[in-house]
Amino acid sequence: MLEHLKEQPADKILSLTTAYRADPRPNKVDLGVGVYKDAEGHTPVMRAVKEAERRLVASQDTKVYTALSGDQVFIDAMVDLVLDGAVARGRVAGIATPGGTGAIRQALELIKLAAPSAKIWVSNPSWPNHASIINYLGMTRQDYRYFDEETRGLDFDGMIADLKTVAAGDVVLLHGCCHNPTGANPTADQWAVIIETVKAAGAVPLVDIAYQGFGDGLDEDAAATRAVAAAFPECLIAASCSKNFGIYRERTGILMAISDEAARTGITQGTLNFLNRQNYSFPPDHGARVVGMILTDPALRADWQAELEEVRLGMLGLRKQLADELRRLTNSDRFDFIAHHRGMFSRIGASPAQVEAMRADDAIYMVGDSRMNIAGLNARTIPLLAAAIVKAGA
Ligand code: PLP
Ligand code: TYF
Repeated sequence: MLEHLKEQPADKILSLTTAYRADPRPNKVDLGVGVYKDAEGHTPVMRAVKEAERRLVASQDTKVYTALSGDQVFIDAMVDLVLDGAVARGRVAGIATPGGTGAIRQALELIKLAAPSAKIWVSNPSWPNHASIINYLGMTRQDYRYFDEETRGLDFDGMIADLKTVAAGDVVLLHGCCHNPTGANPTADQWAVIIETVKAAGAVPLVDIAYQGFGDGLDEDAAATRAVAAAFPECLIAASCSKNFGIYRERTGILMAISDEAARTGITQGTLNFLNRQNYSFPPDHGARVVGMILTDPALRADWQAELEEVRLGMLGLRKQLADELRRLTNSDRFDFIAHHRGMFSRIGASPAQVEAMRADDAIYMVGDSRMNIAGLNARTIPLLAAAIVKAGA
């Protein structure tokens, strides 16, 4: 049997980490995988997470199975965090999932059950796992334009022109905030047009929100997701807790499925529970319980929000410093887009050869499409990166 297996394509983001670790150069800079790092390059456990874990260890008196849908405290708290009452709670079904990836996988499985021939529209570019999972499930994918290579901002006209060709019953995958890999995001006014266009097409939105709190703030980053949820009769939302709670390896996420009327929520919820059972029975619990504890305890929640805000403002500061340094070196404003992008990433628009030159000559590791993780920078490395970008001719 196993002799029939072929080599599978490696994840280009994850394999970059392996190459970085093997590089002996002391001044190397890791701008690859999307993990938050402080100025020392360390990814700390957040204070509120540590405290919730301490309390959990002290108080948890059983490890018996949780519900198929996961911990209800977590689900209710996450529905609140993401949607904040944008739709009637009775229309929202939810399951805990292994990370945001698990939520996307379950969303696609749900679509496959309900509408197997629906086409899934994905931004070009997008997080590579989107296309990979859609293809793996044998579903049909189509790209919509998203990034303007010239301005390195959103190609809004291209995006809307493509979304106008979406067929009724198709699914449009949207990044709720902090677009990965580009860092370019629609304004609130542009979101209104996107919503109107997708709605006129009769399509169903699937929102992937993996960086709430990393862009403009917790509520600001959820505003588009809330507007989408409020505007459509049906909507799917895949949310990740990996980044904003810093619990990457705990595999914590949620899939919400919003039905057009509360009377349908029972069947929708039952189907989500069924999908959890088919794939792994019960979702991971530890991270979900920690998140539930933090969000429902006012003091823990306040401390979490304060630390998340420090992280967010730190990344914004790095963006500004890098844009300023590039402005100084080039005597132009053509890299100002870095300060306008939001989230962990910016695609700077360098060619694969230029990205490779920066790796070979300057030990700077960014993804081949010229996506860099802003959190991988600090005051010492910003001038090195800016000089390398200019030297590479990007
Ligand atoms: N969606 C996007 C756009 C992402 O960048 C990520 C990666 O962090 C995820 C979803 C899912 O992440 P995880 O499965 O680690 O929660
Ligand atoms: O885009 C990133 O870097 C993060 C982390 O298979 C990640 O989303 C990367 C690849 C992957 C899972 C997570």
